[in-house]
Order: sequence, then C-alpha cells, then structure tokens
Amino acid sequence: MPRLFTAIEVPDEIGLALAGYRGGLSGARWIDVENYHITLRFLGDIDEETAQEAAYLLGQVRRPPFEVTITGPDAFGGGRPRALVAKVSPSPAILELQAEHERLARRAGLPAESRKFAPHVTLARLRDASPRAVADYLGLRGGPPGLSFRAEQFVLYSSRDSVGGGPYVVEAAYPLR
Ligand code: 2AM
Repeated sequence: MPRLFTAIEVPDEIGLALAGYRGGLSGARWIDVENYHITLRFLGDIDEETAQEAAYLLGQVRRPPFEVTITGPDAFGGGRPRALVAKVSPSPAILELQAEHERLARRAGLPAESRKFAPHVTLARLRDASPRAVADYLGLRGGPPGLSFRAEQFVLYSSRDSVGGGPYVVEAAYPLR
C-alpha cells in the first residue's frame, strides 16, 4: 500500500540555509536536505482506491499562493525530545489549506487527525538526546533565521511502502492559484 501525505515542498535555497542547523547534537539523525518538507496532512498507508479519491479531491482545491516563513529551530517531545524542527509561522493561509486537506481526507473516508497541526520542517529525529543537550543546542542556534518563500503549489508525496521515511516521491503536484 502506498504511504501518502500532502505537503509543501522546501525550495533548494531554503533547504540549503536550513542545512546550517545540521550537526552539533549527539543522538540526532539528520534528515537529508532533499527530503525536507512541510507536512500538511498525513494520509498513511491507504488502498489504491482511497488514494485515487484523495488525489482527485485535492485537485479540486482552489487557493492562492502564499508566503511561508520559517520562524526558527525548536524541539518536539518536551522532556523526551523526539524531533528537531524548523518551525513555520502558522499563517491563516497555511492553516486554511491544511484544514481543507483535513476535510478532503475525511471525505475520502480516512479517520480524523487528532493531533493539532503545528507546521514545521523536521530537521532531525532524536534518539537518546537529553533535554539539556537539546536546550543547549537551541540556545546556541535560536532566533529567527529570516527565511521565507512563496508556496506556489502543494504536492502529494509517497514514502517507502509501510516503512515511511525518504526518499519521498512527488506523486502529484497541485498549483495554488
Ligand atoms: P514529522 O516530520 O513531524 O515526523 C512523512 O512521514 C511525513 O508525515 C513526516 O513529515 C511526518 O511528520 C508525518 N507523519 C509520519 N507519521 C505520521 C503520523 N502517524 N501521523 C501524522 N503525521 C505523520
């Protein structure tokens, strides 16, 4: 079964700048720069028919391009940090696009996503990284990086069947207009 998710791609020059966050934290497994993305809606391992339906519904989305602003590095997981991320400003445009993907996913028959949407680019997965080390890392690197770009489309990505992880393949691209 294909494992699918919708996302905003990260342009090469932004990826290059975000790559500056790599290194300096033990227990971090750094994501390859070409796999950086902003997940909008994780669809999961779904059957071909549901995937076709979701792809069709995504094609009905009519929304204008919008500005994406990276606000800075952060960690998810609190006392047990599990991911290092570059947070993305939760602008009305990205929240509305994500909410529309959520509605479409449900129309395609998928269960509701229970987690609150917090837009981000995952930079590293963390294993055995201490909260202290993560705090120190963020202390040295914190602050807004002054990075933004215009999202002109969103995409449907597939990842390795039932396993997840990159490389991610663009199965379909949907212009924002
Ligand atoms: P993450 O970056 O926060 O880990 C492809 O796997 C993308 O879908 C990843 O960016 C990941 O988000 C997200 N993802 C993976 N498994 C998920 C799940 N069970 N629920 C929601 N999102 C998931």
